[in-house]
Amino acid sequence: MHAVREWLRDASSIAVLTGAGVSAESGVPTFRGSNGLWKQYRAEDLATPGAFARDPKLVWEWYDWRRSLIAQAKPNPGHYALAKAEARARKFTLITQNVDGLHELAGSRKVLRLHGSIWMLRCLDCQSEREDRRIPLPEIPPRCECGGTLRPGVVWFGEALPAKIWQDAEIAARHSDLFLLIGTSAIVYPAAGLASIAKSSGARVVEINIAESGLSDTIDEFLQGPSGELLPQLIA
Ligand code: BJW
Ligand code: ZN
Repeated sequence: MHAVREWLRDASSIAVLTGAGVSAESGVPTFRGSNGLWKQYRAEDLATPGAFARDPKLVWEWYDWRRSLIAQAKPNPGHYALAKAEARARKFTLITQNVDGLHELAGSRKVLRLHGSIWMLRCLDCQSEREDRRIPLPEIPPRCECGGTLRPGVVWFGEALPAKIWQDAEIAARHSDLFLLIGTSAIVYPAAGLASIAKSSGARVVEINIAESGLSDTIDEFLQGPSGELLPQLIA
């Protein structure tokens, strides 16, 4: 903990990758682990274009349920600590896999959302995008004015990440001298690969998680515990 505090203070460029674990203490369920199931489905069963094509109603019910939980959620001390770290740092890039928008609500300014936003809807026919925060949605699946079916504006398995956002994330990881990997199982690529990109470019990599992840062997320092407690201690 002490060493990491010094690394944070001395770093000239910090990149952070967050996952569902940073929002767990805000009451947003993670994808994997004990509370990672909705009904009997895993994220891999629902977060795919194929699942949506087969049963858009089922997939939308999952998103509608998550949207209602996220709408009630507030940023936790971990989100606020990261916003504070950004304000203090020379160079700081927050990269998130989360679609909940809690980093922005906590005051983080530069957020690269790799997997989109749960509040954006996109038409399968005309491709137009809009923000829609209504809960519950009046109709499931929701429809575009053009008559097409709307889908959540997120990135599913097998889909490419938004190109410019991914490019910026890769550059931030490559140029960072300190990389924080927080609250992610680090099994979903290409996001998880950012830690290796940072490491092979010479950055120190620090992981914060309640449990070891797939990448814990490769990092410089593992801080075990809830990010809502550890981050405020690191960024006091
Ligand atoms: C705490 C805590 C507390 C709990 N404090 N910690 C090999 C290489 C490259 C790719 C692949 C590959 N093999 C397979 C692939 C493809 C695939 C993939 O990675 N699959 C793996 C499962 C193997 N990847 C893709 O398909 C990606 N696209 C792609 O590769 O495109 C290629 C392409 C190029 C060009 C054209 C076309 C295609 C896309 C991946 C999209 C992932 N989407 C989802 C859904 C987003 C929308 C939504 O939210 O509904 O993203 S799936 C889901 O997993 C979501 C998350 O962002 C993502 C990661 O999950 P995360 O955040 O790590 O959550 P958990 O639950 O897994 O972990 C929580 C962690 O928190 C745990 O470690 C806990 O211990 C911890 N924790 N409480 C701190 N209080
Ligand atoms: Zn449309």
